[in-house]
Amino acid sequence: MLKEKIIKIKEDAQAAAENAKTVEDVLQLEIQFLGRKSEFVGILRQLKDVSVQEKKEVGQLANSVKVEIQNLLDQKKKNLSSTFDAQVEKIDVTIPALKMRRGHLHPLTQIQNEIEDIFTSMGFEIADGPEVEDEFHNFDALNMPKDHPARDMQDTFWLKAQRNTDKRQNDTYENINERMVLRTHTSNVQIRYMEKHQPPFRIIAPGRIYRNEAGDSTHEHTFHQFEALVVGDEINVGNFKFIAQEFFSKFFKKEIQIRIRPSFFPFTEPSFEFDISCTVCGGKGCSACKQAGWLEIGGAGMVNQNVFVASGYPRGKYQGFAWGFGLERLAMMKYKISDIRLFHSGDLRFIKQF
Ligand code: FA5
Repeated sequence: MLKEKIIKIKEDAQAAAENAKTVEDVLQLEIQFLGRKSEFVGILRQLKDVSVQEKKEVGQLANSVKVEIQNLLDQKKKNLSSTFDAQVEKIDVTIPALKMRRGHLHPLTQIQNEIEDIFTSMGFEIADGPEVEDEFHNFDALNMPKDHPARDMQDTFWLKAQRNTDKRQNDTYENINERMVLRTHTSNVQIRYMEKHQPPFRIIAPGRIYRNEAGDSTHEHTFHQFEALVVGDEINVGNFKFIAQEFFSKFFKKEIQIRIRPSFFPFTEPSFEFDISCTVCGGKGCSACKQAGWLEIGGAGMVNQNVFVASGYPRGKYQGFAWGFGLERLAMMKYKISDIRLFHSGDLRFIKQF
């Protein structure tokens, strides 16, 4: 009687194992057929009530059936888990990849990198200077005495902090208690570089600058400039024109002409404003250049000898040219952007276009 029940349990377990689809199904069968509350264990408990002979025979059968069912279920588990692994491993290379959302550099950084590449390819070095600057490097050394009206040309953010430093004044060093500013132009890098280096050299200095002025579509209080400084024994305006023409032609990827007009900066003598031929019409006149054929770019000039002296060079020994122009204004020309405030607006709809 017990023997038949055991055989029936074995057959049921075999059929159930056959139908199991997952490893979880097999684990359930283990509980069902061999677990503490299973019919099989119930039969083993009944052995104590049967004769010795039957106990021996049923006991042996029960043991072998238990091993058989356990082996069967173990094998089934193994098969199912290897099929499972194979399913996971299977990669369909024809399915299109998920589109990754990638960030990119800000348009101004892109423009700056592009400008740096062009200048380094022409043998220029890239120089840097502090944004929190002392009065000497931002103004005095650039030939702007304290009471000079030229300081009014650049609306300044003054800081409360002061710095006590030794500075060169009229060919000797003096101890000066200086006021600090947020630099109003990248021209401070001219002085910082010349204090530590001897000519000949050619550098560019891109950087952020600050002016205390109300913004409009072409003016920001925080923007970027791009200084160039080339100094040697015989640098002249012709060198300036050539370098400027080369740079703008490479930057706008078309032949660009340069025009210079007289102007005034305390740190250059002579000084000039420079224009480039219109990047849209090439000089014929269009709405982008207001029919002038020319676009205003920035200020430039031959380095004033007072600036060389303030930087530690002997008067009259060297000649050089310098220029400074707005990076945002250049980016606006290149990408036809009508409002400078978009650059720092944080508006992703604008940024994503680049
Ligand atoms: C200067 O800052 C001089 N340091 C440039 C220079 C360097 C002249 C070396 C000679 C030799 P200016 O204030 O004109 O000059 O500014 C230069 C350029 O900065 C301008 O032509 C313009 O492109 C840009 N710029 C000036 N003000 C603003 C502003 N508020 N917002 C955006 N761009 C500006």
